[in-house]
Order: sequence, then structure tokens, then C-alpha cells
Amino acid sequence: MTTSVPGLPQADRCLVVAVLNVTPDSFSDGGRYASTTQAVRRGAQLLAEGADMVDVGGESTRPGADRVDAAEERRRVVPVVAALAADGARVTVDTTRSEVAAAALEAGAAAVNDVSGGLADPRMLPLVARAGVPVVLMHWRGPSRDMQSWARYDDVLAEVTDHLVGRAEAARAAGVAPDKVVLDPGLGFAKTAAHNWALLHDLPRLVGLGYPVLVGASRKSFLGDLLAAAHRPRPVADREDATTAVSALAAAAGAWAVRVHEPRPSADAVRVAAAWRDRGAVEHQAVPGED
Ligand code: PMM
Repeated sequence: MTTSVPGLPQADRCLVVAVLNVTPDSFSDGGRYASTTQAVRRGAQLLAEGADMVDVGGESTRPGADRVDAAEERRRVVPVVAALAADGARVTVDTTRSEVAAAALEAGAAAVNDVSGGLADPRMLPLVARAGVPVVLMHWRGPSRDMQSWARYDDVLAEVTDHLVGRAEAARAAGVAPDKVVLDPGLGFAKTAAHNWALLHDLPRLVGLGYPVLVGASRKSFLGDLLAAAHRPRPVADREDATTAVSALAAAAGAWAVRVHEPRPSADAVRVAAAWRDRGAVEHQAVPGED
């Protein structure tokens, strides 16, 4: 059984959320989709390539990134959300600011993806509760500028799990419906490669909490480190196959969704995982004359 979240696409498999960063400086696609027209075109392409949802962000969260001001973030995100939502796309907004989230919801976003899990802005969870939309709560220890200095844990799974359960309780206390809470271990956010791998290894335990779980591993530096050659990390653009492998394994471990930059290979991977689980019973269409 695959968990489903009201108001978001339903499928009997892990969903694919495609990243659309409308920023000049995100770590893997920064600067490529900085204009509204380019970003909307890319969003349509992401959906055509198998994304179930598009996650639009206007502020880079790469390690070391400085913050943009709220008006600029809104200016980047809102027209893109509005255009994609008007075309029927399911759009989430990747922001830690309630005023940006409110404007994006007004423009047609279906959910909020808050990498701070509601900690950065005390108005975020009440806003989400009032709007009645789902929210992704990610494990977070502070702003991106110096987050890697907080990558210290005695027991990373226990600490991340306790933190996320606390954030889910905070969301429920603010009035968010329990079935609209999605949890995310926050790979790469105040975490070393070893922390990320430990969390992925124990993903079934996070899934076992009973909340839908989103996994965002796409192109992150722990994959570059894993595939390093001659002490050089694998370049960002060449981490796609590893990202696809994580998508397949995360789906097999029960993730509700994976957040990726290139949806096509992950869309295939999550279908393979579902067919494996269900002995080929889902989404398999026999084509006469083909094996
Ligand atoms: N990672 C990034 C940004 N937003 N949101 C969620 N829920 N989970 C993540 O892992 C996550 C995120 C950073 O990656 P990007 O700069 O490529 O978007």
C-alpha cells in the first residue's frame, strides 16, 4: 500500500516531485531558469517527462547560500506558480516564509514545502492550517549559510526522527490535519555524507512512523563524494544515475515521493519499484507481439 495525501496526486507507487529552482544560485540548476518564461517552459517539460508535481523555489538552500529578501523571492515564484497551476499542474512552493507561501497558495499552489519544518517563520504552520493544504516538514537545524557546522549527532536516526515527530506535533497543534503532514529527513541539511547514508539505510524506520515521507537526494554532494575519482567529486551533472538508484531504493523502502531534478529516469525507477513489489500487477500494459 502506498500512502496518499489529500489534495495531491494519488498513485499506487512512489510519486515524483520535480525541482524547479527560479534562482540565480541553486547548486545544481541555479541560473538556468531565472526568467519567468523559461521557468514556466521548464515546468511544463518536467511534467511532460513524468513529474507528478513541480516544486517551485525562489531561494537557494545550498550550503553557504545567503538569503534573498521576501519581496524578491515572491517576485520569482508567484508568476511561475500561477502559470503552471493555471495549466492544471500540481505545484508545491519551496519556501520557509509564510508571506511567500500565502502568495503562492493564492496563485494556485497545492501544498507548501518548508525546509525549516515550520521553524523559520512562526506564522507558517497557522497559515498552512488555515489554507487546509498539505505541508512538507523537513529536518532542519538552521539557515543554509552555516548549517554544516551543526552536522553533529550521537544517533542521527533517533535525533532526526524525534525532531520530525516534534514538528509533526507542532503542525497538528497549529491545526494542520494529520493526513496533510509529510516528513522529510533533509538529506544534506546539517548532515555529512555518513549521516545521509545512515538515514537512507534506515528509511523504513522513518516510513514506519506512519507519515508519508519525501526523500530529496537528487544530485547532492554525498552522491558526488560516493562516485569521486582521483579525489575529485563526481560533477553535479553526472550524478543522475546515482539519483535514479536512490529513487528506486527509496520507493522500495516505502517513500511517498522523491524530489528530483530530472523526472524521466526517476519516473521509470519508481514504476520498476512498484512492479517489483506487486509482482508486475500495476501499470503493466501488455503490448501484443512484445515480450
Ligand atoms: N533539498 C533542497 C531544497 N529543497 N526540500 C525538501 N523537502 N527536501 C530536500 O531535500 C530539499 C528541499 C536543496 O536542493 P536544490 O537546491 O537542488 O533544490
